[in-house]
Parts: sequence; structure tokens; C-alpha cells
Amino acid sequence: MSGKPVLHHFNGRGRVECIRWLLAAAGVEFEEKFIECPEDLEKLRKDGKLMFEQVPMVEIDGMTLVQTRAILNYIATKYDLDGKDVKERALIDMYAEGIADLSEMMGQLVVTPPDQKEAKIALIKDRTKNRYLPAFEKFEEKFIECPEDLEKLKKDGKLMFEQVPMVEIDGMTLVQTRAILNYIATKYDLYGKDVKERALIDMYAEGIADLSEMIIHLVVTPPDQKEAKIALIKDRTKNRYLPAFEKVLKSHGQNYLVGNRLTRVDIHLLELLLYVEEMDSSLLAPFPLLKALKSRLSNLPNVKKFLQPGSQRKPPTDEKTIEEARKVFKF
Ligand SMILES: N[C@@H](CCC(=O)N[C@@H](CS)C(=O)NCC(=O)O)C(=O)O
Repeated sequence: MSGKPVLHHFNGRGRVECIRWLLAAAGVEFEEKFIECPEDLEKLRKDGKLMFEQVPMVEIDGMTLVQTRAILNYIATKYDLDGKDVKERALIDMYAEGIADLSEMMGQLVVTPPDQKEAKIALIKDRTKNRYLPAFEKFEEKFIECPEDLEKLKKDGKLMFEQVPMVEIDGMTLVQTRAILNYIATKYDLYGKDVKERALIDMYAEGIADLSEMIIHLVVTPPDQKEAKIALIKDRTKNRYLPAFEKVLKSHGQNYLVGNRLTRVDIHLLELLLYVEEMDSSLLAPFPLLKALKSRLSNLPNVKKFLQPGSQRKPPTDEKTIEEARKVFKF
């Protein structure tokens, strides 16, 4: 082992390109192992190196990390590229998530059906010109000049990327879900004891986010595609995501996923498990450790309170809620 990080992905840009960029900018030499055929991917999966059966995967400092954001966060922290304090990091997260949203749209272009391509390109150009580039032009200028600029900014444009959720907290106007979650988790000491624990928390949280995203999208899936989508989600739940977390719990025998104490990722997992149960309560049956975790977490006093009727927790999304959202967000 040379001690250099080793990147596993295919020989192209894809999701790994931003990891290459960050390592290069930090002056870190790295090696790459390209996945050139399905057997290469299968081998990595068989060897248990891909927690969610997906790449990119990076071997670094004795860890086998998957999930792009978890990898980027670890590198940024290690090479002091994530701001001087938790507030700066919240801004960095917020900006980075805006960049990721636009990059994701661009990345999806190559797999867009030909008949939808023109419309997609027009939308991307519009968003680039009228939403993302102006946001950075504006925020940068105003932050650099003087404190009054921040005041004015709050008054005349609280949504950096014109999207919600937005949270006003500790004098900041934060958008981008992950930036908001990272800030809250850090502030309330739910983000691990060191950078390696945080890398695990990020990796697990991104897997949870991938499956949650699939479930959340179900309500806007056209009726003729719904059955197939549900089957795919159930398959992924049963054969990819829940086994991955059951394995983590089994490997260390502890009461929580990371560091033997409650972190944000336990809460994210509980939320996901409740969605899974709403979809099909039998899905959890083969996973005794996850079931035990679920009941342990549900009985923590603050969580228990939140699970009681009358709390701010929302019921499952129904047609009426979708219709209201459609009107507001015009989708
Ligand atoms: N959220 C993950 C998604 C990773 C992902 O979708 N990877 C693709 C290749 S770019 C993959 O491995 N797909 C195979 C599969 O999902 O079975 C990340 O950001 O790393």
C-alpha cells in the first residue's frame, strides 16, 4: 500500500470527478482502479467493499468509504477546506448543495431520452443563468463588502437558490436540507466524536437519503409506473439497504450505529424505517437488530414525544397535500 487514497469508479467523469477535483486542489496524490466490466463491480460487491453496492468507493486512511458526499466531507475536513467554524461550514454546505443540484441536472443529461433532451437543456440553461450563477454572484459580493449587505440580503432574497426548505437559525438564513441538517447535528453534538466517525455517519446518512428519495418520489410517479417503482423500492429495501445497516449493528454489537451513542444517523434511520413500515410492515421482519434499534430509539424521551399525536410530525403525504404542493411549486 502506497498510503495514497485509491478511487474506485469507471474511467470517466461521473460522480467521482468532484472527488478527483477536491483531492487535486488539496495537493493529494491518488490512485485509481477503474471498473472496466460488470465482473469488476461484482467482485467489489462480493468482497463486501460497497456498503450499498454502488460506486464511487474510496479507500482512505484505513477506511472503505462510499457515498460521494461522505467522501468529500472527509477529504475537506482532513485538508482544512471546510471553513473555520460550524457557521462557515453551514455556508459551505449550503453553497455546495446548490452546486450539486445543478451538476446533477447536467450529469443526468447523458441519460435523458432524445425526445426530452432539448427541453432539459433549455431548463438547465435557464436555471444556470437565472438561479445558480446569480446566487453566487450576489452572495459573494454582499458578504465581502459590509455587514449591512447581509441585512439587505436577508430582506430582499432569503432563498439563495429560490427553493425551500429555508431555516432561520442563529442569525443565518440557511437553505439546502443537508446544510441545515449538518448545522443542527454539529450544534447539538449529534455528529460523532471525530472526523472518522463523521465519515461513517455521512456514508450511512447518504444511503438512507438515497432510499428515502426513492420513497418520497413515489407520490409523484405516474400511475402506470407506480407498481414497478414500488417493487424496485421493496427489493432495494430488503436486499440492499436494510441488510447493510443490519450488518453494521451486528459487526459491533452496540446500541447505536456509530460510536456507541446517539447520533443524527440513528434518527435518520428511524425516520426511514417508519416510512418503510408504512409501505409494507413485513419488510422489517428479517432484521432483528434493526427492529430492536427502532424500538430503542422510539423510546428515547424526545423521540417518544415527537411520535405522539399532536406533535409537529407530519402524516403520510396524500393527494390533497400533493395538489397543494403542485400549486405552490408549479410541477
Ligand atoms: N448517493 C450515491 C449514489 C451512487 C450511485 O448511484 N452510483 C452508481 C454509479 S455512478 C452505481 O453504482 N450504480 C449501480 C447501482 O445502483 O446498482 C453517491 O453519491 O455516491
